[in-house]
Amino acid sequence: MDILKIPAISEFCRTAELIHSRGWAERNGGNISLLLDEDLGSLAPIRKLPVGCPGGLEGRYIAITGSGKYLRNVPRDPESNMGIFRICRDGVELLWGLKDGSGPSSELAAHLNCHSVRLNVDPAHRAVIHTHATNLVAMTFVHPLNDRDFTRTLWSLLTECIMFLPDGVAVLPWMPCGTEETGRATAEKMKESRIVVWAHHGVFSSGTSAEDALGLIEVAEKAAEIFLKISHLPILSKIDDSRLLDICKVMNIVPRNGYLSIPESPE
Ligand code: 2HA
Ligand code: ZN
Repeated sequence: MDILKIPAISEFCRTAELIHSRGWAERNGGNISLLLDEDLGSLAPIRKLPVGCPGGLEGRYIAITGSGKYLRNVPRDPESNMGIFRICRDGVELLWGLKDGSGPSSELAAHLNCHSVRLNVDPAHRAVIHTHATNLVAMTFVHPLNDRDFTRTLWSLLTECIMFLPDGVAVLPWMPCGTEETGRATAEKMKESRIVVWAHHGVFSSGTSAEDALGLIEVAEKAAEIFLKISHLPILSKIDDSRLLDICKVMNIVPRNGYLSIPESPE
């Protein structure tokens, strides 16, 4: 089987290039993973890594960036910079890639836990992306770090933000990266929200394709950029809750329960 011809590989390479071109992947920052639709049962395992397998993933195949690899190098040499693994109950088996003997991304636990949780919510889920989106990270230094306030600020700064992020943007306080605990905390937030900001670090996003997951980051990042441009200026006009409710009505969107103030109906 010619692995390079699998559509997910070009999706993976294009996404790595895009994230790098946005400036969100300094050095080896950021990582991507995609669940594959292909049956790769004919490939023999090259090596195995013991890790916990969250529910619903056993027997699935996953493409993920390698540990320490630079996203910018993925498109010109996928076989060195990413790997395809079979997910087993007690670990992941490398089937292709990571030619130099390196392991999967240090954020493997977060990727596996997020895939498991999102598949439960949406059977069409396939992609998890982690990037160091600059303005979202900057915002976490100057904005309260709770899901509702963070979301409300983003929604209020870009008309279409609520359309694409109706479940809101979740936020985790600063935690050490690359740990099981952070991975599980991220996935816990992903039960309700497809996108989770890691304070002072970056963002995790999920979707049915890499483009879908990246699109969510682009929307939140644009709103965060506007926040940083205007939050110190006198505000003369707003997208207030009643305008946000109008958008939801027109677009047939249900915003996250309790996030907007619903005006009291007249007696
Ligand atoms: O892959 O971004 O969080 C490097 C990182 C770790
Ligand atoms: Zn990171």
